[in-house]
Amino acid sequence: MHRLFKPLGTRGGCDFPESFPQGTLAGGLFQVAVMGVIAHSCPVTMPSDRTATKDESLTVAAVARRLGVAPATLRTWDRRYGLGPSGHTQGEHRRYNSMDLARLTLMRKLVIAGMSPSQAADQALKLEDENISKANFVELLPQEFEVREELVDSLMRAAQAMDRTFVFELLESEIRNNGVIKAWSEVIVPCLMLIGDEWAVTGSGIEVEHMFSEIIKNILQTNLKPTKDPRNSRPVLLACIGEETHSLALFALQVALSEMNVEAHFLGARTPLEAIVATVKRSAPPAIFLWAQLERHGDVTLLADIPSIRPTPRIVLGGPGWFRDGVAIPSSTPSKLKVVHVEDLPKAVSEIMYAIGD
Ligand code: B12
Repeated sequence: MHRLFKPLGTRGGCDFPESFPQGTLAGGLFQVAVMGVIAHSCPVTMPSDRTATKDESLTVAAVARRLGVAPATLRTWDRRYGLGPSGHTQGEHRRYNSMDLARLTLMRKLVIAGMSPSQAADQALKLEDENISKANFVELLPQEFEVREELVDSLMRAAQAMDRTFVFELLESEIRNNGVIKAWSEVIVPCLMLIGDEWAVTGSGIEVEHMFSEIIKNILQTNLKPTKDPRNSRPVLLACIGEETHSLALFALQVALSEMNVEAHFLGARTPLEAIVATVKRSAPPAIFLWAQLERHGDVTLLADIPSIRPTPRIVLGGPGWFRDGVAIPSSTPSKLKVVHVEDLPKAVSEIMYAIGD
């Protein structure tokens, strides 16, 4: 069966292959344009649970557990690249000290990011400072990593390896440097589509989907800017219609709007129609954004139940669930609400800005 992800060595044990294929995404699924760079100015911290205390002395098994690699991989890295234990001997076995662990942590992250093991080992061996939290490993990444496609590729590898921390760090750095709209459209959406396709084709990887979704939700929520003197006097309403549980796009929209100082009532996943109706009556939102991912939730006839109020709110529909063959989205509802359908995050933002009169 055609796999959409590149294999990442043995899953679970994470026994990395000697060289990772560099460059394009498998199957040429995405032609993510060569645009934007990961700005290299912000330090990315290493996870504290992966660093050793100063006087720590670890067995090969303990280091393997901490890094999520097989002990055999550590032995190979020792033999081939000299990244072995330099600590004192206990019985017959030498132990890894904190500096060894710091180097190996860097080695692993660079390999996951797509660097060849020998290049990664060169960089890891140069690591002098025992304080691993100061190591800006993103700076050490190869030039090609500046291409968006490479970032998507790296995120996929990290996600497949269930390296939560690395996925988190890459996405955080991306959002910090390029903002939510660019990060969402150019990096996160391609990743989500790859993850979804992997599940559709192989029926596996649901744990990756869940982990990735939780990280995105978490990062987006952290990036939510508190609105001070918002542009809109009445908050816009954002909701996933009915039983719709796919809510990530709604989170992205909420953050994008907060960056524009637009206040929103965020009702989130699975918002029943009654809750939408009640919010419309209570706060008269200038725009109502409704997300439907799955077709079974994007039922345009529901819109007729949204009460007619003054001033008339603009209904903005987003998500593939609203499209289906042969069904046209009406431009107004029986209650005369104006309806528009938007295809991407920037358009959703601009329709909402228009509705609030900006
Ligand atoms: C993350 C995810 C989940 C998470 C959701 C977590 C969360 N809190 O949101 C979890 C794991 C819970 C989940 C569950 C399920 N999922 Co799911 N999921 C996804 C995944 C990977 C991303 C969803 C997403 O956020 N999409 C948003 C963007 C990335 O995708 P898009 O809408 O297609 O984007 C297009 C446009 O909408 C637009 N766009 C992009 N961003 C934005 C933003 C705005 C504001 C606008 C207006 C437009 C826009 O640009 C894109 C290109 O045209 C998709 C894969 C996919 N391709 O979407 C599957 C996917 C939607 N899931 C699918 C399925 C089948 C399910 C499950 C039924 C089974 C399963 N996989 O476990 C359950 C259903 C749960 C339920 N009770 O309803 C299918 C749906 C197939 C279908 N059409 O019916 C998909 C497509 C996977 C697949 N390839 O088969 N899922």
